[in-house]
Amino acid sequence: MNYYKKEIETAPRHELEALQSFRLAQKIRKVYDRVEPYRKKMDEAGVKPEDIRTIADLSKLPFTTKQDLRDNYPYGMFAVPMEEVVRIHASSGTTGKQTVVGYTKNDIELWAECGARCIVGIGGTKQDYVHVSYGYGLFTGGLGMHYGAEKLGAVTIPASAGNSLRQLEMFRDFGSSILCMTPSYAISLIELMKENGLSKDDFNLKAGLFGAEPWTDEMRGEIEKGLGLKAYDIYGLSEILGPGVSCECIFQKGMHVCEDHFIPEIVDPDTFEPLPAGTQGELVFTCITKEALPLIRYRTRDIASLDYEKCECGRTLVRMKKPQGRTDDMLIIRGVNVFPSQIEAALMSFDSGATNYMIIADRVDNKDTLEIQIEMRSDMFGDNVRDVENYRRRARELITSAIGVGVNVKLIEPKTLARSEGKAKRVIDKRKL
Ligand code: DLL
Repeated sequence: MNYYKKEIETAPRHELEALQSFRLAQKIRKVYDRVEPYRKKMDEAGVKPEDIRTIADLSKLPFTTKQDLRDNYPYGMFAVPMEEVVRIHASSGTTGKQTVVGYTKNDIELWAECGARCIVGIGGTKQDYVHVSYGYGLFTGGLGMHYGAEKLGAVTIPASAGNSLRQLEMFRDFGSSILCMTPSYAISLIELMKENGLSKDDFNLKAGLFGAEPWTDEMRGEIEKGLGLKAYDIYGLSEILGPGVSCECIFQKGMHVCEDHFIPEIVDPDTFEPLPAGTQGELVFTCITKEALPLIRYRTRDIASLDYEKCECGRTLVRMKKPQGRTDDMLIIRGVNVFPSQIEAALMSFDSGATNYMIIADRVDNKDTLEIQIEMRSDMFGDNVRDVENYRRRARELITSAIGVGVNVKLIEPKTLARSEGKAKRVIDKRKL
């Protein structure tokens, strides 16, 4: 069995927990001294840094949410001066504002190490050709896996997403052996292979790290068969790190969390009380090594559970189950995080009367689709039938540019959408994830 940092990945639990406790206490002291919003939160909760000595004290600490990051946009939660920040990334927010995250040199180094661990955990070595087709840019996927692959010493291919035929050409010509991309992109590449008469035998692929969105075992089967590789799940979120917070090993029975950097907890999404191992609830992370943005008890909104049993691979690092859904209304469409409020804001920006609409997410041939149905009103159009088409096109363009993912807009007859008596139901997710 190969490990990247065996002494950590297979450490006896009590040693790992001692390390976590030590790092936690140190981090809380720093955060209290350096991050005003945390000082305020802890003072309000009546917790002092000296109250946090071991991981058993974790539950005394207040939570952090995306709202905190938004309230302190862009850099207000950073724990180091900007001179020490060497990189920022960003992810979409529930309103127009993005959530900005920052990294010091050491943060980039530890991120790269987490990425390298993931690649080694699925059987990768420095002999591999790691083809990174997650998007490069503010999204953490591309650069995150890129640095991980380089850290390992593998040949890193910074393909980024898009230009799909070229991707296939590169698989073949460059000898790509490990793929990093969203599972939905993998599915669309398989379709393109079929259309172009290519088969898995044209490539030399052996494994892939697929994540950034929920995917089913059925999709795993399709990807493995279509590309001729073993498909592994990788998890992460910008606020904590990006890809590499956790990742499957070759046994594919849950994702090992890099627990020497991030302490996971599962809490009840209603009462926020910690839940015992094995119980499903909201996943919460505390960063104990990061310097620029060490979030404390960050509520991910992902529903998962934790398994502390030692894995067949020999790793003692806890495994998290594939996220089973979210506690908020965020949808992930073809790897892009989409909040219904972004769609509403785009729609209202040109038609403030368009209050009866429905967002329908579906998965057709393993590909996500998003349709916005808008009820027509008489005041929307003049006599010209072309007005209807113009309206539709405008809505589609504005929404697509607001959320960064293509949508289909359908104008429907007045009064077809069900009227609700309470909170309007605006989203139907037909995907079975
Ligand atoms: O998606 C980071 C990432 C990039 C992970 C590449 C893996 C690979 P965000 O854009 O901030 O970051 O989105 C984070 O995506 O809270 C989950 O809801 C979802 N997510 C990420 N990985 C998985 C996965 C990146 N393997 C949000 N399965 C998270 C299910 C996932 N959902």
